[in-house]
Amino acid sequence: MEQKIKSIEHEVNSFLVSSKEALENFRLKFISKKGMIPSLFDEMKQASGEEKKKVGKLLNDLKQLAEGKFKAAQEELDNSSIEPADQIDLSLPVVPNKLGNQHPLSLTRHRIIEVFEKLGFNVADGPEIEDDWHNFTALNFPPNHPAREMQDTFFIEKNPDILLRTHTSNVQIRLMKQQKPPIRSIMPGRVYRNEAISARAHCFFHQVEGLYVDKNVGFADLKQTLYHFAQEMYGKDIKIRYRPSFFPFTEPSAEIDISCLICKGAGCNICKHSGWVEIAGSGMVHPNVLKNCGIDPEEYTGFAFGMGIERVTQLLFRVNDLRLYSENDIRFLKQFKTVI
Ligand code: 2U9
Repeated sequence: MEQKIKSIEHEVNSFLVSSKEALENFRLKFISKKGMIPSLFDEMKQASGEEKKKVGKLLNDLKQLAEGKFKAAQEELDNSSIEPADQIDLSLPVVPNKLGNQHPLSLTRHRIIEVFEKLGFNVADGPEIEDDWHNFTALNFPPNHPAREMQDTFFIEKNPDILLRTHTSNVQIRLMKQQKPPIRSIMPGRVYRNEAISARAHCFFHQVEGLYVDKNVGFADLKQTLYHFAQEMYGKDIKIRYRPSFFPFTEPSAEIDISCLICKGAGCNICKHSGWVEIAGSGMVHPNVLKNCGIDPEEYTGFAFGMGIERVTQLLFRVNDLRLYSENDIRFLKQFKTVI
C-alpha cells in the first residue's frame, strides 16, 4: 500500500494544471468521492492496527498535498486574466487594429514645410505666450494704432504686457535678433485672435509665415517663390496674382490670390464669381522692423509672407466650416487618409 501511495504522490506532483478543464480532471482523479485518494482511505480500513497507523499518516499527507495543489491552482487560474493557451480559438478571425490618420491641418503643414524646405528654408519655432514688444511693437505696430485692433487677442489681466500671439511673426523677430542674415526660415504654429467662433472665424488658428533676409533680396524673389509654392500645392495650371495691400510690418505689401480651383477662373460661389481666391499675404520687410532687430536696412532687404493653414487646407480639401478642425469628430477626421 505504501508503494501505491508513493506512486500516486508522484502522479499528483507531476499533474499539469494549466486550465480550468485540467483542474476539474485533477479533482475528479484524486480528490472527488470516487477519486484515487478516497478509495485508498477505503482500502486502508482492511489494514491491521499498526499498518493502519502508518498508512493513515501517509494518506493524510497525500490528501493535504493534493488539496493544497488544487487550491493553489484554482486561485492562480481565477486571478489570471490571460486565457490559457488551450482555450484560445485560433480559428477565429483576428481583431483588426484601428489605424489612425493625421489631422488634415498636419497634412497641410507637412506639405507646406516640404515645399519650402526644398527651396532652402528651415523651420523655426517660438513661444505662443508672448510679450507686447515681440508681437506688436517690434513689428511696427505703433501703440494705439488701429492695426492692433484688427489683431485683438487675449491678455493677462494682471500684466497686459503678456498676451497670446496673434501671428507667428514673433518667432521671426526673435530669429533676426539672434542670427545675422542670411535668414531663410518658415514658422508654422498656432496663433490666437479675440473672435467669436463661427464657420469663418475662430479664437485660434494656424499659420505658416516665411522670412528671407539677405543682401539684394527683391520683390521678384518674393513673387517667384510664392508662385512656385502655389504650383507645388495646387498644380502647375494654377494662376497667381498680387493685389496691393497694407500691413504695418511690410512695405510694399501685397495680398496673394490664386485662380479658383473649383471653376478654374470662370466664376462660382467659392470665389464669389471673381475667379480668384485669397491664399496669403506678403511684402518686403519694413525697414523699421529690420532696424528694431539690429539689422541695417541699407545693407539687407527681405521678403515675408503669411498664410493660414486652415485656409490652404480648405482650398485643398473643400472644408467649408472652420469649426470642424477642432471638434474632434471622427467622422470628419477619418476622411483625410491620403498623404498629399
Ligand atoms: C516679420 C516681417 C514681416 C508676415 C506677413 C502677412 C503678410 C499676412 C496673413 C495671412 C493670412 C495672416 O493667417 S493670416 O490671417 N498674413 O497677410 N504676413 S506679410 O510678415 C512679416 C512677418 C515677420 C519680421
